[in-house]
Amino acid sequence: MNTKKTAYLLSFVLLFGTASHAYAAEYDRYLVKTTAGTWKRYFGVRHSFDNGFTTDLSDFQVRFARIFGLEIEPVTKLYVLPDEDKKDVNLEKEARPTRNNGKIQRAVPLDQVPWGIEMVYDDPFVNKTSGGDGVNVAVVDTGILISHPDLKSRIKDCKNFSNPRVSVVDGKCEDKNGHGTHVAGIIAADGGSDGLGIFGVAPAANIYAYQVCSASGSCWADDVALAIRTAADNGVNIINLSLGADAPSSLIYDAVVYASGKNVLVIAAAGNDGPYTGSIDYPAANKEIVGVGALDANKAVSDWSSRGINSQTTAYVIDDGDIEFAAPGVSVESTWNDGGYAILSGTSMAAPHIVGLAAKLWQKGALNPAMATRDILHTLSSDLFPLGDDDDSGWGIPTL
Ligand SMILES: [Ca+2]
Ligand SMILES: [Ca+2]
Ligand SMILES: [Ca+2]
Ligand SMILES: [Ca+2]
Repeated sequence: MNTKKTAYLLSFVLLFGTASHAYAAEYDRYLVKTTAGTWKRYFGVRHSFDNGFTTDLSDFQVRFARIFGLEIEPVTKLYVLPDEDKKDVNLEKEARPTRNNGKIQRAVPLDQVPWGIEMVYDDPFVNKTSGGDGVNVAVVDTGILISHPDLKSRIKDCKNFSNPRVSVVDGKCEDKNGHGTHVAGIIAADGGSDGLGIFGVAPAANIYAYQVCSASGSCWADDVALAIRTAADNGVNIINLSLGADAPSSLIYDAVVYASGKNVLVIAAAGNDGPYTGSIDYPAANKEIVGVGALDANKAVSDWSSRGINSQTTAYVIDDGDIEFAAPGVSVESTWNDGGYAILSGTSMAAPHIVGLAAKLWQKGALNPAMATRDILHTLSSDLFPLGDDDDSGWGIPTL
């Protein structure tokens, strides 16, 4: 096709595309598999990747671009993974900061060292946690309340990858949902400078607050993929993904392979779609990623915790579709985006317990620290019923 004809057709796309918006402003996100500058200029670039770029397109624009032989694939939408049904009930127990003579009084948690932290420490009497010094952890989520008294000393970086107009906004990661703040607290809450707050598993770890999900908890795979790549480039050691979808995303998978190549350990929530075999979400189902199911305080795997296919793959070998661990995920108290605390359930809460442990046990000196740390987590696991590497909990629960 000659240049003149291309230019004519492209202006037609633009004109017609613009006119049609008034009738059907239905835009979805796509990966356009070309690196040609012409297409980038006409469609506008959200994020650039090696094999193309993402952008929001109408049905008409997609059909038209395909006439030019462009390969276009939809970008997967993922969701954060608390148990939505239980969220409102649990939020009633929330502790909020109060105002006293115009002065804001900090909220205090129901329990400074919640049951899940005690469980992974294998110590019911632990009154203060420790560890994670110098280990960098990215919470790729709804953002974080970086001024929370128990988190503010932990935050090392804050970026928004989900802004509709700009690829990445540095210094912005406001959490309008609460989920990301909750996840971050489980990993690294340090009790605050007054020591009255809550403690996470590894309270000396550094947190990178990478916002990729909206206030309602939906997250586009291209935003997630760029956050993973940016984390790997910025010296992050461990990435927490408390989000998932039923379908895989090539963008996220490629980003995880990229991060793994830089010795980054990626740990994800298994999903809340149990109790059926193989209900595990992506990206947890990928073997490169550690997939984590949810336990209650009696070490029973929750009904809604997604299951793997461990019984159909080689035992104690990580395969696609396997659950790797189970960790505390039912009625978990942690930091909230109003400066207080909330109790939430979900595999979203289980994954950060393993991330915190990985930060505490990080094998800095190893040739491949991510692989060595993953091995240690396997070694430290106690088997849970049923016997052996099973669909519900894989290796079981790793504890100190
Ligand atoms: Ca306690
Ligand atoms: Ca996996
Ligand atoms: Ca296996
Ligand atoms: Ca077992």
